[in-house]
Formats: sequence, C-alpha cells, structure tokens
Amino acid sequence: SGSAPNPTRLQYPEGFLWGCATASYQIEGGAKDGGRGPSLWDVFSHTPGKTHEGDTGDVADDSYHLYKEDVRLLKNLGVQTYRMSMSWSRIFPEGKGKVNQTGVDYYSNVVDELLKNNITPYITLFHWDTPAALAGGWQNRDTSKAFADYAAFITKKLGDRVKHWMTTNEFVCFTDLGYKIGQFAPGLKLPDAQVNQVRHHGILAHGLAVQAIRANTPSGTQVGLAENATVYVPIIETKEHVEAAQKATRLGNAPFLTALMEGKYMNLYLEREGANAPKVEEGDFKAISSPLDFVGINVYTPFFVRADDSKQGYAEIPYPTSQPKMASPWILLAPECLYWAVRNVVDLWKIPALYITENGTSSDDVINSAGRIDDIDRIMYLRNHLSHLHRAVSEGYPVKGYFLWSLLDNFEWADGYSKRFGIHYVDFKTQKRTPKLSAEWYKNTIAQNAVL
Ligand code: PNW
Repeated sequence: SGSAPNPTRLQYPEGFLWGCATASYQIEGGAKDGGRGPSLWDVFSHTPGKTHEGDTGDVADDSYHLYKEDVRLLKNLGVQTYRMSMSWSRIFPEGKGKVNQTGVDYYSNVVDELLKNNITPYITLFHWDTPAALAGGWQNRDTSKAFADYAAFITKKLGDRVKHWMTTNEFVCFTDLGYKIGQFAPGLKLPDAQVNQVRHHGILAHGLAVQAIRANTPSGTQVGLAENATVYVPIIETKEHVEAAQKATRLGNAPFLTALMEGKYMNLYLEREGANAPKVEEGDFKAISSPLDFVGINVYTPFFVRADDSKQGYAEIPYPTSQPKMASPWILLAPECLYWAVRNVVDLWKIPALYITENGTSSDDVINSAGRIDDIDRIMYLRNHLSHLHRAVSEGYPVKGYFLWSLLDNFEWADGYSKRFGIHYVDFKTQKRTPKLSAEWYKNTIAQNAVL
C-alpha cells in the first residue's frame, strides 16, 4: 500500500491527518445574505485606502453558496480533514443576543456535507471577523465574554457532529495588527498600555471559550486553538543555540502562547512593559491556562537566533537581503522552521498533541496556454517544509496532522485578491475553480502518505 515502510522515502505514519485550511471572511462572501451582521472586516475593507484596490470580502469565493463544490474539491484531494472557521456575526448578527437561525443552518449544512464525504471538520470559532456591533471591539473586556457565550451556543448546537474545535486564530493578527500597527481591522494605532489590554482580552476570550466549550459538549470533544507562534531557528544546531531558540520562543510569544502554557505573564515581559503591562483580574489566568487537548500552530516563516550573554540570552540574526522570498515579501523561505516550530514548543511545554493548522505560500500564479497553473515554486515550498516536518515526526514529536493554507485562492486581508495562496485557482469573475499543479502534487502526497 501507499503506507508500506520504505526507508528510501519520507514516509509519514499511518493515521497522520492531511487537510486544507480556510477562513470564513476570506472565502464565504454572502456578506449580507441570510441575515449575517457586519464584522469589523466588512467595515475596514469598505473604508477607502485600507485594502489593496479597495477589495472586500463581499463576494470572495462565494463559498456561502458554493460550499458543496468546495467539499468536492476536498474530496478529490483525498484529505481526511478540513479546517474552516465560522463567521460569528452570521450566527449572532450583533455579536450577542438574538440568534440568526439561517446562519446556524448554513454551518450545520456544511458540516453535514463534510461528514457525508468522510471529511472530519476542525472548526475555528474566530478567525478575525469580530462582529461590528460589539462596542469597543477587543478594547472592551465584554467582547471576551460575548465570545465565550457564542462559543457555548454553537458548540452545543454542533457538538453532536463536530469533535474538534479551535477557539481563536493568531492572536497577534487581530490584536497587534488591528490595534497597534493598524494594518488589519479595525485599523487603530493605540498606545502600548491599551494594546497590551487588547492582547489580554484576546487570550481571555480563548480561555473563557475553552471553559464554555467543555461545559457544553460531550466528553471526548477536542479543544485547542490555532496560534502563529513566532518560530525561532537556532543558527547552528548546538546546545547553546538550541537553548537560545527556546528562550526566544518563550519571550517572543510572551503575551500569547507562553501566557497560555505557563498560566501567567513571564517576568521579563512584565518588566519590559512596566506601567503598560495588562491589567489582570482575579480568575483570568485560571481560564487562560485551561488545559488543551491540542495546540495548532500556523507556520510560514521564522527568525534565526544565536546565543549571547544579554539578559534575554539570545540575539536575532537579521536576514541577508539575498534570503529567498515567496510572492508575499514577508514569507522568507526557510523550511527548517516547520521542524523547529514543533520542537521548540513541545520541548518547552510538553504539549500532548500538535497540528500544523496552517502552512503554505502565495505564488504569482498564471494560467498558461495549456490552461494549467504550474506553481512549481509553491510545490518547492511545501515539499521542503514537509520534509522538515517529517524529521519532527520521526523523532517522536506528537504531530497529528497538517493543514495546507489554502484550499482556494481567497481574500488575503489587506492584500485583497492580489495574493493567491490556494492550491485551486479561483477566477474571481466567474468563481471557476481550477486545480493548480500543487493540488495534483498534494493529492499524490496524501495518497502515498509520503513526501515525494
Ligand atoms: C495567516 N504577516 O495570517 C492567516 O491565518 C490567514 O488568514 C492568512 O491568509 C495566511 O496567514 C496567509 O497570510 C497572517 O504579515 C497574515 O506576518 C499576515 C502575516 C502573518 C500571518
């Protein structure tokens, strides 16, 4: 069979889960259909100057209407799993209070369609599309509570069929990028103290949601999150640099994953922030550090570090300008990050199960005269990352599965439709989906359960 042991190739273990990932605002469209309320991303993308050429998620891939076709694409790939997210304001148009049954029915139908095709849904409750009606957004502590109520409601509804839940996706993107840098919704540039409070509300929302899901779903339900833990690669694999990479992993993720895993903010972070440190209420960290069944990490690109004798114990190595980049300039090519992402966090925090919840790249995809999209750069990126992930699996790290970002070209946030991350090409005028060469490659990877 495709899984027969073969020492000459990078065979993945039996039962390893292959999947694709997407997010609601990036693929669904149907922004005003079926009673959906606006999210901060609807407001932001409709504000002139915020996204590439004013692109919005109004239509996106129209997956709100075409979801059955998208499940067929998944089926054709042979994936065992699909990571999707739900639009909070499709379920609670005002973020809380009145339920929109049409929205609930939509997700229930998507889940049924997946299960009918033997594809296991992994659902992210929040991938940045905060309901616009929630006053103050993530500056307001009440948003964390509203999130937990939404989590309780929808996991109770779908918990008979959905067994894997992720609370939030990538804290830094909806906190720092939205409230400090201003590049993402809601586009604010707040002072540090307020940003730290927004970050705290983000991890609090996660923690309260974990408690809410546990209280409302059958036992055996698996709860985790998807976090873009910043990845640090030791410049050379010696004891001192490996330790430096671990120190960097703790400090570099101090407001987020480190706080979740350690049940408090680390001293070095609190010292550094001083008077700007977040205000923490009694009980917050009990929720925030709720035990998880798995941790999902999204990995695209790392930093390189070396040991030094500074207080933090490491220094980041700037990239040479000649470091290869993919079509999005922030994706510097360094595939060893997939190995170190796993090793750093598991060695530090003894995580029971881990998924790569996103990995992939944009590419300057074009349809050639033969009608094909020969995205060999994407295949190169994926093949090399999966080779390094294979090392982690071989060394016994508990990696259970891999979700490729993304199933389809989609609304790439501030970059609008100018960056294509899909392994299926989407013609945004006709909504026609065409498998790229990388889809064919991924299909073969899954069938062989090996990296070739
Ligand atoms: C992730 N950065 O986000 C997201 O989870 C996806 O929704 C997104 O489409 C994907 O990566 C590709 O970008 C990131 O600028 C977006 O450093 C931007 C950055 C990092 C992650």
